[in-house]
Amino acid sequence: MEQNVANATLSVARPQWDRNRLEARIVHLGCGAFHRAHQALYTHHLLETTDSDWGYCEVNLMPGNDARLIQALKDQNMLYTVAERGAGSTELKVIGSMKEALHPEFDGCDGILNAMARPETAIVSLTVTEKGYCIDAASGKLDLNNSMVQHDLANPHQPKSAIGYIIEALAIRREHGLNGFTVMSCDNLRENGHAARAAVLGLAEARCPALAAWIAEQVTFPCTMVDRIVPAATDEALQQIADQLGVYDPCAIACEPFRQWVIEDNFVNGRPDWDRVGAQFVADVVPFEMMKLRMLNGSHSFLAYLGYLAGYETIADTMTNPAYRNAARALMLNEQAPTLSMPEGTDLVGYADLLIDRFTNPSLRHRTWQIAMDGSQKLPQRMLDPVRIHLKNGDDFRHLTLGVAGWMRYVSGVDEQGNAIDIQDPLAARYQEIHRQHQAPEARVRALLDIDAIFGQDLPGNAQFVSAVTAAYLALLSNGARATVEALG
Ligand code: NAI
Ligand code: CS2
Repeated sequence: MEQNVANATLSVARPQWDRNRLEARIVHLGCGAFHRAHQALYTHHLLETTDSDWGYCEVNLMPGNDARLIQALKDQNMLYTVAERGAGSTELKVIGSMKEALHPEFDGCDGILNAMARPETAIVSLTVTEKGYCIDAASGKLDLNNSMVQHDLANPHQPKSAIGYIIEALAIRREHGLNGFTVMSCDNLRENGHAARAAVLGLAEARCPALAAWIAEQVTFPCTMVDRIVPAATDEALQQIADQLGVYDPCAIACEPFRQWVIEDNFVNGRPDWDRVGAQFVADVVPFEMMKLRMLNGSHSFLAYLGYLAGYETIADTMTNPAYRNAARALMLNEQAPTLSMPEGTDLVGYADLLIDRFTNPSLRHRTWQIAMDGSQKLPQRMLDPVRIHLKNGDDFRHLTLGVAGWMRYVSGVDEQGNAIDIQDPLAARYQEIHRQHQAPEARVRALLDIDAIFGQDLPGNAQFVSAVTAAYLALLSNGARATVEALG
């Protein structure tokens, strides 16, 4: 028999509790890097320390590697390894919270819908990336022109999008006289629960208003703030884990030791007591989400675009340059923190210092290129919402301006050495077209600002913003990213 994490001799213990007690009461859509190192790990710790029976049915909807991962989980009895890597040491954990794993390629669309429509399914959670919600990032509304949305409206019983699956599963539950479930987004969207609600109700409304009304009554959409830096697995990272674990685990994932999860306590069908293993249930998550999206993710994107352009491969590499380190901290404290309304006693300086420390962790190797992906989906909540606040208040926001200009320079598709950049973004073709059509830098900036799914209707018409971004873009072209960040002082 082939050796795998389920049957080989390992350097760490497999789960000690009886895994037969697991009930797949949570269907998770998007079994990617993050979910394996975050929600599935919290749930594992709960199983380990209490008599909880909450387990996962994992679902991936995308082809290729995401399908292979589901097959590999099936092959190794749903066990896999998480490597928590600090600056000096690594802790391995074999995670046992998954009960089953499904993919349309192996289980069919119906297999997945059946799992979601089972009476015992109480929660459907999601980490399907920002673009998985098919919403217009600037307005937060469902994008009815999205090709997945159009497919799902034409083929409601054979959906392709995560939102389409949720609606069809809820339609089946309604038909069978069952109740709804909780839809819990764990993606980095502003007010992610409200975004999930807007997407689900938007599509349901377009399909059948009576179903939409039933969903509005039967389903809750708690917001969550989720945090743990989990870079995509590389061959090198998997090999390092194999060397320490004693067997190769294709589903293994490395992450930082830090983790945080703040959840709005709004579940219609019960929930695991994740607060017993470090999560926090609160009445209002939004301030924590905003803090994390602006201070952590905003500075991550800043470092990603300007770091990549300067030739830094990872976030930790950018942090070796004191100018980048200072710029990230100044962005967090001078331009993001003042836009937040936090509960009394929140220590934003301490939070910024912790983030700088986390970004410096040299063993993570989180690629600037990875964070630079999907900028069209990330910029609005990470940088542009705060820009709007500064424009209104008349405050300085030069780091944010440079971050936006850095994104513009990055999506030109050619780096400072003249090499092609592999742009991964749903709007990549549009960027290419803009750069083909417009040679003059000012015209390129203008054309990018005219993408209203990113910048809305207001920002392109704001002369102060347009001239600040144009000046920063020109500085990047003349002096390069490194010198421009160093000149921030
Ligand atoms: P990943 O690339 O490893 O996984 C992405 C998952 O989303 C895969 O399961 C894929 O099948 C699914 N997916 C992608 N596009 C989809 C679509 N259009 N429809 C349905 N499913 C789709 O990425 P990772 O690292 O797991 O991150 C996923 C999301 O989790 C991020 O976009 C972010 O919102 C959130 N997150 C990630 C953190 C990290 O450090 N990796 C930390 C905090 C949140
Ligand atoms: C990153 C995030 O890839 C990105 O865009 O900024 O995934 C970041 O690592 C997490 O949000 C940390 O919790």
